[in-house]
Amino acid sequence: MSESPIFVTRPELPPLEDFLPYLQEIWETRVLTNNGPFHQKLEAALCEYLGVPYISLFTNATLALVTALQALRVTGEVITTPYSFVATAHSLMWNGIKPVFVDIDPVTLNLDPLRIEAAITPQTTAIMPVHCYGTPCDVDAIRRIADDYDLKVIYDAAHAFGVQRQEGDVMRSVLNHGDLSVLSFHATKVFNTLEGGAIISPDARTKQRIDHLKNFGFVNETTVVATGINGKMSEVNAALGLLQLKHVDHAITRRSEVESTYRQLFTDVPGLRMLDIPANAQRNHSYFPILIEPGFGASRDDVYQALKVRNVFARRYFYPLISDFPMYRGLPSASAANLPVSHTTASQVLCLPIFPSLTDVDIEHIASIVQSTPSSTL
Ligand code: T4K
Repeated sequence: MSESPIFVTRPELPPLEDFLPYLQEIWETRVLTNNGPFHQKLEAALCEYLGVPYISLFTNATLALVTALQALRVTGEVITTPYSFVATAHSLMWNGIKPVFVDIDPVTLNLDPLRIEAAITPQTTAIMPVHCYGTPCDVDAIRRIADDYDLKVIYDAAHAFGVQRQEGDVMRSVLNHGDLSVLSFHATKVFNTLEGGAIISPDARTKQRIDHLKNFGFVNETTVVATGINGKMSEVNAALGLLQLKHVDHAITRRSEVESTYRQLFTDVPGLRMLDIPANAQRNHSYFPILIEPGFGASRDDVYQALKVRNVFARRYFYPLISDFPMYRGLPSASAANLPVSHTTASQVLCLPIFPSLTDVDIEHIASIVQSTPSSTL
């Protein structure tokens, strides 16, 4: 049994000695940022690895979301999910846009396409769904609605690095859907550059606008074409990304093994629900959420506490709902009556530790604490 704390994740890093030559090059050239050689190489390498046409690197996904909305000139109201990290809705507020929360699908925990149309008003200009935990949204249904109502679609794809869907005979990146998709390369993500993020664009023109926006709006030394921001990724982060890319397949494979072990241990545990494995998708196993339902014999918070006192720090992603935070709860769409599935899910979910270096002994230890919680709380 591991005595040291186990957190929900433990960031992957390459061997330090492998990174030193990259740092040495940066120290020699003194190119530290502003679209330097490592930045350009990482953009090219990610396009190839992910199977996407254009990518713009950012300092983090939050600034990338804020910029994506600017790039498409989104205004008014945007339909989004309350079941996400706060950055999703915060990016709207930073653009003076009103979030309109729509409930989630109970199976995928993603924005429920069947509920989107009822939330559309004359002010609606876009939809911002999240591929929650890396499970692909119903991209076809969302596209049909967006086309019917002439809405933009910006996917918060912070969890969806490397996620693919079967389309016809081929596997295609889920990041190719929507007008734009935004990735996070935060320390806690499947692929990290310490901090980082990116926007996937469908064409060179859109990428160019995004690249101007992330560099204060500069086109050249003397021309500023937009009220841009500073969202540029540094050379150190980009160089690390290049190195991380060499290890990411191995990391995803090991995550998949961790998930399989959990799933075996939790087979047929009454009241403990695991998410359905989506058909025809290649996942990245970024999170391992379980839902503690009424038949379990203890509450989600009982399990959370039982783990915590044994030094295992599972996380309640995503509780509280975004719509319950003070800056959102006054919105009509934030009412509990409008979001029943989100509320139930937020009260039942627990994301268990999942990361490549988690050992089978650790997984068995965690699973046994979870399973013994009902008897220990009697
Ligand atoms: N959209 C969605 C759907 C997102 O989930 C996120 C971020 C964003 C947008 C915005 O992306 P960024 O702007 O961050 O690129 C974490 C992350 O900070 C956040 O990036 C992530 N989602 C969210 C789901 O989780 P916290 O507050 O839970 O992080 P923290 O610091 O408590 O870390 C969790 C555990 O990870 C720690 O207990 C220990 C471990 N850890 C963490 C860090 C940062 C480490 O071992 N080393 C580390 O450096 O938000």
